[in-house]
Amino acid sequence: HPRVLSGIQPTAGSFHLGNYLGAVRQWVALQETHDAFYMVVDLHAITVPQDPKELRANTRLAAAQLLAAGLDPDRCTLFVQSHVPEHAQLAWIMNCLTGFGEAGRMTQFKDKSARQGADRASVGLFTYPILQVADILLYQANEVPVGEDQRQHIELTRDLAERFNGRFGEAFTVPSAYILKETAKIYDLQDPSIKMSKSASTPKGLINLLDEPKATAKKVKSAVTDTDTVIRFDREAKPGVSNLLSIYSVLTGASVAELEEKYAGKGYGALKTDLADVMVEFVTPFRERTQQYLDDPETLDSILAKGAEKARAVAAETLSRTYDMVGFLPAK
Ligand code: AQP
Repeated sequence: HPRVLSGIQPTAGSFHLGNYLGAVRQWVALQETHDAFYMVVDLHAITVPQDPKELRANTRLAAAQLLAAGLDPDRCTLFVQSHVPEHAQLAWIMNCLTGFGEAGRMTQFKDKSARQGADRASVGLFTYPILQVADILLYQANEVPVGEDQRQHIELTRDLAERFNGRFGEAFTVPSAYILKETAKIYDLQDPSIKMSKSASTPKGLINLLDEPKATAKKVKSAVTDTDTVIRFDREAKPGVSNLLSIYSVLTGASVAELEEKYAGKGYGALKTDLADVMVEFVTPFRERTQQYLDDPETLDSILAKGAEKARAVAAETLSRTYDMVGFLPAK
């Protein structure tokens, strides 16, 4: 089976709709066809300040949500990044292969550091994409299911894999981004010119899956559309309506064309009311399942421990070969 690897940050507590539709939903599907490795990336989380207690709780919460979304520990390897020390170890080697200017071109760092104030951004935030390179290469992943915002980091991963392979010999599989067009980018409900995001969205524009279903319904109903009333998919001219149609389509399996036909001659109100119902139907059992996993932390931790053991077997093999190729003296 081809291999996939992906990760999600535990930072925000609840996953948002962009995380789910852009990434996690694909993870669930890919565990059926791929040898799948998925992780909660706590090392990435500390690139911005975290409260230790909250980080620990949010790490369990992220794992619970991944299981609630449909990851099955018998079909995939689910683990916590810090449980596999090889991530940080390979990242160091990758840091030393990356040009300073090359890292400086990463747009996500530019955006995030600008929001924090450039002086306050950590060096860890700067090298975040290089840790991501190590995450992916350790598992020899063929594909990396992510949202569009991660495309540049996957390109960097390909460049560094090829650079290492060229300099030291074939060590790494060169991976591809796995990005579905329909859900590549979910937009903010209040400002459909920006992506839905935990740090840039306003609370009304961000759908957190663990919020009260009623609050979620309200956010959908007050989503920004436009002044005309035609329900038609047109990303340029009608970004708000198009975003709602994409979300509706993937959550129900109805095509956008079917939805356009269904709502022909009806107003935005009808579309939003129905989508609010669809959302409530989706988040209500999701919240319940997440809570069930949280109520049994021992089971949760043992799933993660088994996952880490499986992940480490693969990661350790890659790292030891890499150390050897770089020229490190074996510790005998
Ligand atoms: N709006 C989005 N549309 C589609 N996919 C998205 N992803 C995030 N936002 C959208 C995808 O979710 C996965 C996990 O994201 P993450 O939590 O690891 O990191 P992130 O990209 O930092 O999430 P945010 O909310 O966008 O955080 P901030 O506001 O800090 O930038 C990734 O595959 C991502 O592509």
